[in-house]
Amino acid sequence: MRPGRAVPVALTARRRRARLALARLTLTRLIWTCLTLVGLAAPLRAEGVIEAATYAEPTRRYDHGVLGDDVEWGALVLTLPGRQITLRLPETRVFEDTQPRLADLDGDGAPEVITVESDLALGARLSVYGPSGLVAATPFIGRPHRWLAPLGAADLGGDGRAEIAYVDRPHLAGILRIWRLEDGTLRELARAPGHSNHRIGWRHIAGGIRQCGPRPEMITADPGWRRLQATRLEGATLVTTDLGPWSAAAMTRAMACKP
Ligand SMILES: [Ca+2]
Ligand SMILES: [Ca+2]
Repeated sequence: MRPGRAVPVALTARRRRARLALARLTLTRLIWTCLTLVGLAAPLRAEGVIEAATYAEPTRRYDHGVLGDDVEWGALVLTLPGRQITLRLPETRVFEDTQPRLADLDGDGAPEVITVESDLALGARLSVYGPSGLVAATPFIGRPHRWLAPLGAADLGGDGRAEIAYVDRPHLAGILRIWRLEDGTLRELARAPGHSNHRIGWRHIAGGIRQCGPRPEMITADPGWRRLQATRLEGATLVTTDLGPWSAAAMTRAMACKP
């Protein structure tokens, strides 16, 4: 072996150690940067997470009274950590609903708020709100005194994404409609006639979404309120099963997964 060859070997070993040290340093910095970013992101995210929602500012400006009286709501109040946000509708609209519903519709871990919003000239639409205001909405039904009644939101199709279900005009058309929030807009996935979940004057919406087995089911009555029924979303098809004669007690039992 020539004496000169020992020098490059030593240098190479030293370089390897230096590179290893540099790589360790870079990795350490990367980990600390990630931890810092996570640490910063967590409180920012928590500040924007809706914890509760309620309707406020009662108003008689819409003469419909489908929910038992002619008092509807002019505003939606969102509760977030340490603060409240009031989202006020224009004078031509009201929230015509029993209560706002919280559900994570875009899968980011934070809930959105599902509401029923009625225009004095165009009737109801289903609207989704967030801390910054309106996120998305279905079209208005198109005529005054036309309403819709939500069943709720759940992963109805079993694909990991949430869907919203409501009955379009539960006293007239009786159409069960399924929508999903996609890229900031509501897209309709399925619809089927033959359903109701509200009778004129009732202060509550009947039935809803139950989970008794692997997949959620929607519990409604038939439009004549004689039969109780369970509906599943299979792909883009709504499959309805008759559960027997309708009664308020039978509907409550069905929602509680009791025979
Ligand atoms: Ca969300
Ligand atoms: Ca789904």
